[in-house]
Amino acid sequence: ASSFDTIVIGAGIMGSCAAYYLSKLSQKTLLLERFDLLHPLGSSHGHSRTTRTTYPESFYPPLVSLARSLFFEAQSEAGYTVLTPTPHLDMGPMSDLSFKSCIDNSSSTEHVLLAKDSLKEKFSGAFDMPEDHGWVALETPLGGVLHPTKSVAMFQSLAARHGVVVRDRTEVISIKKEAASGPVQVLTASGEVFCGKKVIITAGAWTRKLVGSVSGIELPIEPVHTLICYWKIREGLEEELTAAGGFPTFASYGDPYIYGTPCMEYPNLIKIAMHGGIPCDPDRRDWQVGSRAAASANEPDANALVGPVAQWVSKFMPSHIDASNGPVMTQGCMYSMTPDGDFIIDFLGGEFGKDVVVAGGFSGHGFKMGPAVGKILAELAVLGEAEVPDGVDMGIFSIVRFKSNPRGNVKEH
Ligand code: PYC
Repeated sequence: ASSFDTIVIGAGIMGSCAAYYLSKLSQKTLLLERFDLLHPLGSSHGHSRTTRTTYPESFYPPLVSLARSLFFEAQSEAGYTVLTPTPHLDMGPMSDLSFKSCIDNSSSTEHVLLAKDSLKEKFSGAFDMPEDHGWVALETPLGGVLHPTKSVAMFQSLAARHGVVVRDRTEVISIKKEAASGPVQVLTASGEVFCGKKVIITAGAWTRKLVGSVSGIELPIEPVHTLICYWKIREGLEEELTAAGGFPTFASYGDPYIYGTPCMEYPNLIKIAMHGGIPCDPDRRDWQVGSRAAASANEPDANALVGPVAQWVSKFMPSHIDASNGPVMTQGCMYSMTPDGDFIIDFLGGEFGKDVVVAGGFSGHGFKMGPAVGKILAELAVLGEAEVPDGVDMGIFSIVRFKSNPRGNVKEH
């Protein structure tokens, strides 16, 4: 069997970043991917992801800030761009506790609160908030568009440049330890065995299945199929919605929570979609779920991932987008939801003790923190503990939190 200091299972953003930071710690590292590198079946593909430092929780912004500087550092090592800075805009009614909490958490950093008319004026009339229920907008400077497939490719090629062995089309079917003080053995579907002093599992939507099958530990991670939608911008108004023209990444609080990125990857189209999706088995996806015309009144959820977005677009951006013909393009993506929406980053424990680290359940908001999580994972594996920014307590991401409260403290979204 080939031997490594650390084996990383899963080459999405978290695993690829972990491999890169392991290489910086001089670890002989193997990065394994079950499918093709950069495949579109998980949560790390596509052309845009939002980054923002506004959060209802106080412990995510320090991780986003760390990740932001790590994205900039890595892109200057690579020599190309994966993060396009923009402002970020959150809109919501003051009665929404999560939104209110975002405003409170932003109070000590640069921010502007905009009422309906000032918001219209600021962004060329593109956003039209409701008159009622005390809607306001919070504008902050540290938004931006991350380019996901390109980011993952960047961390993989930087890792390879630093000596990491990268293997795709390699499915892991078993992880075991023959002796308490011995290495972790990783067995693949083709019968190969790799030995690692440490193993990091970052298998995204497959994390619950993989961890369950190798350890019997049932992590409460629910894979969910979500949909990214691209909408046509009315002719002549495209420039106003571009990142280059100062348009922000944005989110609208409430049910549903809607988010969008400026016009970038496709000229004339803008990405606007809803947070959340439909639970699924990641190995048996229905690629049309939530985005088909209902065949009968018995199918109220048929269009559940598009209909609410079209309604939002018609209400909030009618001057710039005609949503009546639906999105021009859609793309499936996976979320891995935990009951409380917070990540799992922890040692697996049991027979594996501190030799296996698991990271999953990024609940649809982890990509922007990828390099921070990857650096933490590398340090946990190699040093047994990680340096984390002030305000972050790793206990928040522990597995044990679900033992005392298996449903977690379910948040509004
Ligand atoms: O965390 O900003 C976010 C986000 C947008 C879409 C999914 N997650």
